[in-house]
Amino acid sequence: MRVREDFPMLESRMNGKHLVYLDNAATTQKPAAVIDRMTQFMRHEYATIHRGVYTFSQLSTRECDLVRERCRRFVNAERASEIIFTRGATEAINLVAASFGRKFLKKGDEIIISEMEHHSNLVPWQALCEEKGLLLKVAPINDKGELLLDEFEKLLAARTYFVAITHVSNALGTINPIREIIKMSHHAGAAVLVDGAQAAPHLKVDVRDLDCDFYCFSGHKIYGPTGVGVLYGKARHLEAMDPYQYGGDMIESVDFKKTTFAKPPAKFEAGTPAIVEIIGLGAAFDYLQKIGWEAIHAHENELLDYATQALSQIPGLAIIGTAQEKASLISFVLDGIHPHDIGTVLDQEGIAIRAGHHCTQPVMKHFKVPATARASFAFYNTREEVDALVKAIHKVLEIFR
Ligand code: C6P
Repeated sequence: MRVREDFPMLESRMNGKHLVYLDNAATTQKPAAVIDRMTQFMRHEYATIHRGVYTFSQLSTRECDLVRERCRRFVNAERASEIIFTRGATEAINLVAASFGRKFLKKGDEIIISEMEHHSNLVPWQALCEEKGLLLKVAPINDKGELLLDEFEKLLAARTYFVAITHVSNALGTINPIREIIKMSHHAGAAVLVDGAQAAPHLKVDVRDLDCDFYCFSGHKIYGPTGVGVLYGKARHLEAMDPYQYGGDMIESVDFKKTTFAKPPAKFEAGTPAIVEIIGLGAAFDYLQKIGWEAIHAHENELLDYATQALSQIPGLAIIGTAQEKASLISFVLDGIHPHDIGTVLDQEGIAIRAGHHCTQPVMKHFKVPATARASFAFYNTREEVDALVKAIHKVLEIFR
């Protein structure tokens, strides 16, 4: 794909070498279309939203509203008011735990998560369970890193009212059979939140087809800026939920005796939002639409196959996460070599990967490793970059063996 020139950062050098950026699951690089749109907006259009009667404020308000509508289309929600702008996936999950969880879950009720959750989709539920006397159940995975669907189904019980599950695992790459999970959960009477932080960059999300109750992702992982993310929620839930935070722009009327709240989405967006970042996110949606999901899938799947083949041939290398359905991400360990050492040598070769527990300590425990090295690919990565990764791993072996 001829997209590399769209990304100024990809021209960079790191430690004297051409940058090979393979940390896309942490955050993606930004196309000029996003950078330029934000700069243009700040230089020539910027003003606060919702509060001003003057022209620039009204124009900024309209631009942000248009992004909400673009986001509605991006996830195929029914209404733009089902789209809440948050700071990211983490805040979106905390919002649902605090607002939906606190209001509707009662002592003795159950929440199911999976063993492969990112801490952002584990700790908020654990804290809620401690606070309210709920039971947190964990659906197990097998040694390929696949969710055990039968075991998941067995966990669904009369008092299971909530399921919080990742669409794609950031540590393993596993794509969960999310439609089936949602169907089973609904059958048992549970509402479902899908953590789409690692899915939204790779898969076409269709919240109506999935029929999920909540879906969230972060702007910075889909080629947009940091500081903005999205929570989709079904209208009936958002209407029934209490606000997450209180302040300006989320009220209907305020009096010392009583305050009434605005309707969603404003009810959940207290304070001045990340205006510039929202504009940048809109440019990211446009950019992704221009590239097209078909082209993204074809390239990323091809790259994943190529990299899996190449890495599998390296002596002493074990891939952690070998699910049948995977997004373009490979976690691996090298016999006797700490992942941080791998990351450090690769850095000297100009290659950016992530080494660590990836905020998924239970996954590391399952596979009995302290950490993994993780190469994660975007549609702008190339076979040559995979070759550079393989060559650099051989260098690691030479140094540490
Ligand atoms: N994962 C990584 O894997 P925030 O930080 O709010 O943008 O996203 C949190 C988050 C939630 N769920 C999943 C599945 C994720 O992968 C992440 C972020 C990054 O490198 C950082 S740990």
